[in-house]
Amino acid sequence: MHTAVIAFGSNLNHPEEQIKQAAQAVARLPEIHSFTLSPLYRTAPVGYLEQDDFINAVALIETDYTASELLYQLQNIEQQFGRQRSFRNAPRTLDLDIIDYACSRYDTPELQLPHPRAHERGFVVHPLAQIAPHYPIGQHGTASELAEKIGTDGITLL
Ligand code: PH2
Ligand code: MG
Ligand code: MG
Repeated sequence: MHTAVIAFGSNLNHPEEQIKQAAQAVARLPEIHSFTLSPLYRTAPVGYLEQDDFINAVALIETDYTASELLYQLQNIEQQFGRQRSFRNAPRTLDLDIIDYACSRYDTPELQLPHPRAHERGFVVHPLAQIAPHYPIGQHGTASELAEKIGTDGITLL
């Protein structure tokens, strides 16, 4: 059994509902045995700015999936939720990103772990700090250290 962190994001078609429904879909996957969802946050868009605010959350899980099996399952759920891939950082009904898997490093074209940008994203580290403050993001520090460093600009607890 392995611990992993998954980030949830949505800014299209009733984002709050998308995240709640997606959390249920992930929690119900057969090889996910424990699932803890953070509070939901409203966050200003990062990267491509001409789009609506996001709803973000993270989940801490225990799973018997390998990292690549987990990625496959999450991409399948993104598809079920009508995810369209247009351009990088485009608005989306649902984005499910693996942030960390068993504190392991992965470097394949499909999956880099820990997520290469997670440590600088308030919309990931703030929710994670609420449920697992001591969780490390690679060598960058723990969720609560990173949350404090980044600050709460553009990040509101729902
Ligand atoms: N996801 C991105 C790019 N920018 N900004 C916010 N606030 N929330 C996101 O989930 C997000 C983003 C790429 O996946
Ligand atoms: Mg993403
Ligand atoms: Mg993604």
